[in-house]
Amino acid sequence: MALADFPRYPLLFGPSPVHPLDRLTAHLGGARIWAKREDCNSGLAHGGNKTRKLEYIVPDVLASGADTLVSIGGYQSNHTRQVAAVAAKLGLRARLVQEKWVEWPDAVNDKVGNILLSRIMGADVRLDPAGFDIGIRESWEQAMEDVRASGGTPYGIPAGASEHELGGLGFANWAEEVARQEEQLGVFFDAIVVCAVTGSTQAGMIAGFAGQERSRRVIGIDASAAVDRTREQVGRIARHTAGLIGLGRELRDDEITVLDGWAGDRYGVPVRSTLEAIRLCGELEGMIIDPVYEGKSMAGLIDLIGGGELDGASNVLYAHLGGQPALNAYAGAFS
Ligand code: 5PA
Repeated sequence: MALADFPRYPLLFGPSPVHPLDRLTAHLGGARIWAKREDCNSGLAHGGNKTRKLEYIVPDVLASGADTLVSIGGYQSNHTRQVAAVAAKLGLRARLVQEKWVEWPDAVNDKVGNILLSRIMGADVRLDPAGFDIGIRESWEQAMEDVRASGGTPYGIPAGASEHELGGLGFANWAEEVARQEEQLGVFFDAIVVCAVTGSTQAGMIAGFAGQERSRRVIGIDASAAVDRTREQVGRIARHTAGLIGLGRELRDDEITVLDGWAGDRYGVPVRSTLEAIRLCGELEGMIIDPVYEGKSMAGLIDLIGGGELDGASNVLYAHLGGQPALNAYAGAFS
C-alpha cells in the first residue's frame, strides 16, 4: 500500500502555510529559518498537529459506527481539545480523560485554555489525578467501558493519537505536502525541527521523508523530559508507519533523532530557555508559541543554530504544531 491508498477525511483548510522568519534568522545569524504553521491549519478550534493526524483516523471512526470518541491527555491537552472539535464537527460525542500531567500552580489551570474550549464544544470532560504518561492508560480503557455501560459505542483514540495504528499517516502526508511546497517556493529544507512527546508527529515525518529522493535531517526536540521513552516510541511508530506506506526498506537508526536538553526536568513546566524562546518569537516575529511544547522545540532550534550544529544547512523548517490555547493557563510565567 502507498499513503494515497489510505482514506483521508479532510479537516484542514488545505496545505498549511510556510513562510520565512527573517527577523529571527537575522538575530541568530545562521541558516534561514522558515515555519510551517499547523497552528492555523484548520477552522476546528485552532487546529494543530492532532487535527492532521485525525484526518486519517476519522474514516475508521465512521466505518466503526461509533457514537463517542474517547481520548486522554493532561488538563491542558491540545490533543483532547482537537478530538472534541472533530467530534462536534462529525456530530459525535466526546468523552475526555484529563489527567493531572503537570504540577502547575496557576489557579485556573483546569479552567481556561484548552479545557475551556473542550467544554464549550460539549465534550464530557472528566478530571483525573493521575500523573504524566504517554502510554495506554487504564483510565482511558475504563472510560470506554463507561460509555459502553451507558449504551454508547466508543471509539478510543490514545494520547496524542500516537499508539493508534494510523497515527503516523497524517505527518507522512505532511512530508509530501512539504515537498510540493518546496517546489512552489524554490527552496529545499535541509533540516526539519519538530517537538516530540507521544511521538507520532515526528515518526510520520521520518517515514514520509524517507521515501523522498533527496535526504534531509528530521530533528526531534524532546519535550517529555522522559527522552528514552519518547525516542523509543518515535522509532517504533516511524518503522510501523514506513511499513504501512510501503517504504520498501527498514529505517536506519541514524534516521531517528530525538535530542534532549530543552525539556527541563518535568513535562509541562517551562524553563528559562522556554520562556526566552517564547518572548523572542513574539518580539521578533509576532509568532506565538506555547510553554509546554513549541517553546521547548524553539529553544532547541535557537541553540542548534547558535552552536553551529546546523551550519551545513541553508534552510531550516520549524514545524509549528499549535498549542497556544495553553498559554492562558500559564499567565503566571509572564507576569
Ligand atoms: C504536542 C502533543 P507528539 O505527541 O506527536 O510527539 O507531538 C508533540 C506535540 N506540539 C507538539 C504540540 C502543540 C502538541 O500539542 N500534545 C499532546 C496533547 O495531549 O496535547 C499529545 C501530548
